[in-house]
Amino acid sequence: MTEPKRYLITSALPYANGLKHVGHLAGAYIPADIYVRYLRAQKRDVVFVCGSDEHGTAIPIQAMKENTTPRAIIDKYHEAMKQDFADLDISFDIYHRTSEPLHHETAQEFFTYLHDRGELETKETEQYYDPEANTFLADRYIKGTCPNCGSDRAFGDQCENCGTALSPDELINPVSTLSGRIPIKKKTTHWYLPLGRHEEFLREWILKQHKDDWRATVVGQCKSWIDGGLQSRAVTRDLDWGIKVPLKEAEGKVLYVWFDAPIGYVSATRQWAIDNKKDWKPYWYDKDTKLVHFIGKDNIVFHCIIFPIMLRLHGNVLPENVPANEFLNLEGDKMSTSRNWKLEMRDYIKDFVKKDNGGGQCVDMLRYYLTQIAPETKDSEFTWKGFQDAVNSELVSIFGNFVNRTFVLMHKLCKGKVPRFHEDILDDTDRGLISDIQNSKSKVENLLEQYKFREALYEVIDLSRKGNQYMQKKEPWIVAKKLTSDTNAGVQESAQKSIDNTLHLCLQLSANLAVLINPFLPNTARNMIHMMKVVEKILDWENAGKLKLLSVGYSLREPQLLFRKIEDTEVTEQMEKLKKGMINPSKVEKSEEPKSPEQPAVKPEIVYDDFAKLDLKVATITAAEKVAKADKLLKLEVDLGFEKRTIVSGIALHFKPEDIVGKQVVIVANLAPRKMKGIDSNGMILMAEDKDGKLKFINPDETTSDGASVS
Ligand code: B3M
Ligand code: ZN
Repeated sequence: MTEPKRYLITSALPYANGLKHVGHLAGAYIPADIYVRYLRAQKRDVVFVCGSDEHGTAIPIQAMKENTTPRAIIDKYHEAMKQDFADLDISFDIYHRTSEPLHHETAQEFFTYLHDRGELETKETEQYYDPEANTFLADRYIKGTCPNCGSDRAFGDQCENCGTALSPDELINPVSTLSGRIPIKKKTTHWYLPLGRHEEFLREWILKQHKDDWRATVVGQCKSWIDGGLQSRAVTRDLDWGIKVPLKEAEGKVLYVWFDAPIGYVSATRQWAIDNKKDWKPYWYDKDTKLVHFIGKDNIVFHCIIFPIMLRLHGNVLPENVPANEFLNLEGDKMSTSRNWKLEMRDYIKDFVKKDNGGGQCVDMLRYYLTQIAPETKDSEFTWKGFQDAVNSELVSIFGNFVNRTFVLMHKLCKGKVPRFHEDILDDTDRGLISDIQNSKSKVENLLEQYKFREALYEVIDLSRKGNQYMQKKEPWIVAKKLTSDTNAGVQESAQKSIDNTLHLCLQLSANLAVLINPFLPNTARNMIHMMKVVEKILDWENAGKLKLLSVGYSLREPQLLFRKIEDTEVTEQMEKLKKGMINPSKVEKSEEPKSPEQPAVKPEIVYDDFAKLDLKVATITAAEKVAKADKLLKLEVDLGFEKRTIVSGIALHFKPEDIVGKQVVIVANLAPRKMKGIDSNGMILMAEDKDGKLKFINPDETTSDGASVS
């Protein structure tokens, strides 16, 4: 698009059903905040909106868990999330709520608009109904097995494990989450958005127009949705929590949460406009608006397919980009609320930010690490050791060290004032640094424009690294020795000139670093301008790449350390806390917890030929003994009728050798031999393992002949 007149930036509206963790922060909030701060520094017209998503079944479900009302839940978590975002300097222009009347009106108007123009269709269908709870079961009230990945943590609208969008009918073995009963089918009428009507538009708009500027992961997900056939999606639900469907004949029905939630971006903009005496309409109707949605990958289809269709029908602007992030894991495992394997924003705030000296160092340290590991193209991982390394060896040792050295030396060798710059003694090293400074603006800018925040941040740190190398080469502290050791006036003068130039350039570079780091680490930028005694205006983006940001002779403050180190003890404490808080997976209600993709409820389908390769045979255990220095292993002799074999089996913790001699078992007879603790093992005993990890042999219900085939 040509130069946009205004920007509307959105971050996904988090459900007001619980506190959010650093994975959410890294996915949809920090990148958006960086982008917005960059645009603001460019003096663009930009509005950054977000708010709490307070509808959907997630809310009443949480209310049941906490034994309170949905209203109490949204009030509690709305306030908490708003505070957490503020504590981490996410600079929304408005943090709205979808429970506000203005939002209800906006969403209802949207529905009516589409309905009146025949863009919705009604269908009477049979839907799941819980006769015990006396209610239709909307999306999240039904759980079952995912037809795509086999996880048993699939809900009626989406699989929590693989992210596939589902309809309740696709679930295998559906169960009501209200009563635990198998639901029955009952007739009901709903309004649908016929996505299929818009296939051509989607193909043109996403797969052609945006195939290169949208992230490959985003285009890929859209393509598979479109190619998979676009089904009509119900935009209403039988539920008593949500926005009433504005039609007489829709008594007792509410808008589907994914219909109303994205409209939350519109109502938030409207509220912002009211608060600031602005006109909201151009932001949503004028084609010169650049709309960008920052989200996590599980929200792609809603933001790239369904909401754009709604926007287009409603005459609104479409998103220019949807830079969705992948997921952030924690210490080798998926973050999980039910297992309590997570780092909530609030925990970090409590343990680090609140203990800060008020300079926002710890906020910036987290923002730094989460940007450095941002899951932009693939899932990534938060580790406490990684956090410590990023802070100690990059922020402290490179960026912080450069700025600190510059200020210390300037005070020591230049009387605390910006020294003069002597063109006549400029050398290649100086020229190299000057061109690095000048080039940095466009480098960082290009990356930010492409939503490559990780790389953009790397460039900024790299520039400070170059500053350190420059300083190391110039060694002003060595040159300074000549000032006292050599009495020759000429030598002294040229020494002072060299020192002046070095520190002049390092100070100009520091000022540049403040401008460039500002979108990422706003507190650091603020602390730097305090040290430079300059006004905030210096942080305007147009100042990046300039060499005369600080005037000669201007006196600067004493240095203060920009970052503190993360101690080993802090890492250990956090690791202990994480492990102590973890809820043992076996204690988690099974259906609540997604299985990792490696362990679905049922393994992927095989054909008969795969099975036929196994040679299963009945055999009798004739001898059993423990294996020395291997507390889990038993060495078994088994009789197959036609031959005797040795098999080493990892069952010593479950069975005493004397108890199992004489038992008939089933073995895999054609498994390639393996050496275990020096013993050749020829085959494998089949075992059944229950959910607590207890083992039982598989044997024929009556004794049969050894060597009998099992199939
Ligand atoms: N509340 C889902 C989520 O928090 C949903 C996002 C709405 S964005 C309009 O992941
Ligand atoms: Zn799945």
